[in-house]
Amino acid sequence: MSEPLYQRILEGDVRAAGRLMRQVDDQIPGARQQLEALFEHTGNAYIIGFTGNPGSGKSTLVNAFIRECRERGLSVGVVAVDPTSPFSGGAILGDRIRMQEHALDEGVFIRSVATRGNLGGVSRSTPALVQILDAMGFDLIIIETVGVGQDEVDIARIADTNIVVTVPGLGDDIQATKAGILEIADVFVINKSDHPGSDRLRRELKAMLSLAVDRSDEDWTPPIVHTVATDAEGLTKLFEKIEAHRDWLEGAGADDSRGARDRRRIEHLIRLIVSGELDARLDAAMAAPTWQRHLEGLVARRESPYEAAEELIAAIARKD
Ligand SMILES: Nc1nc2c(ncn2[C@@H]2O[C@H](COP(=O)(O)OP(=O)(O)OP(=O)(O)O)[C@@H](O)[C@H]2O)c(=O)[nH]1
Ligand SMILES: [Mg+2]
Repeated sequence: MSEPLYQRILEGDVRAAGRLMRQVDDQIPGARQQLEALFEHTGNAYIIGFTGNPGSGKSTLVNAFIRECRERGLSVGVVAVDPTSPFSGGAILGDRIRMQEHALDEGVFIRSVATRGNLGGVSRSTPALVQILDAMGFDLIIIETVGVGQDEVDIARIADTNIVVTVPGLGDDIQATKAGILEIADVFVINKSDHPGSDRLRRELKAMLSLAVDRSDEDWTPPIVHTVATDAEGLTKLFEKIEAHRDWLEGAGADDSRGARDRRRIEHLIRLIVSGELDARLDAAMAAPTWQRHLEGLVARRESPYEAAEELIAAIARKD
């Protein structure tokens, strides 16, 4: 018998980590025990989310940010979520290219996941991937994701510090006004600040932040950082703002402390596990012959949908 995967992962075997990550992606049942065994070794990494529109420069920025972290002696694990079309696969290749300068660095581990058009699936597997990186002992874990509705909110539940990446020149339809983004941003980045309009975007973001009426003096006010990711400009400033936010979280009151974020993260994880399990059981229950007979009765309007639903719920609870 060879050593179990989790053991090898704890010993720093990156190939074992890659294998477990693939098992998670493919939803191999055995992955669960491995994750379970890793759980007690998690909770140490600091988690940073980079969210922003497609093409805003997130991967380029993350690449430059990794360099900044490495210079400070910090190890970094990355989960890059790419809403790739099922036909291209291009974004993953793009990430590899943009971050490949770190390919031989032991202190860096980059994992790209394609969403195959299914963002829900990714928000489901991302916590597990983060857990693996956390157990591997990385100081920082970065999650790169395109902000698409519910997904960005889900990712925000995982990260300690959320960076929202904006770019100038998108006109009045300012990205940050998208629902939810204001609430999740701990730091705003105006990337591509070499393009015209970055000062204007800064003013717009500031104006928006000042409109948040329920913000009190003790609350964290998201700073705005200008970057040019392609020239690694603004990265030191960005690092310092993240550090400042981390310090604030560590000293902050009950609702926003790092401990509170960890509790939220775990709660979210449990929610995902439960809803995933329930979905699977519901699928199984609806594929069963008994349910198919019910369906006939429902189609003929002889049965009540609510009673049928109750019966399904009972079947799911029995796990049959
Ligand atoms: N001029 C300029 N171009 C940039 C800057 N940052 C990134 N880019 C370019 O913008 C393009 C998109 O960069 P990516 O890093 O792939 O952007 P992304 O947000 O990761 O894109 P997706 O993952 O596809 O959503 C690339 O051609 C980069 O070279 C910048 O600060 N200034
Ligand atoms: Mg990218």
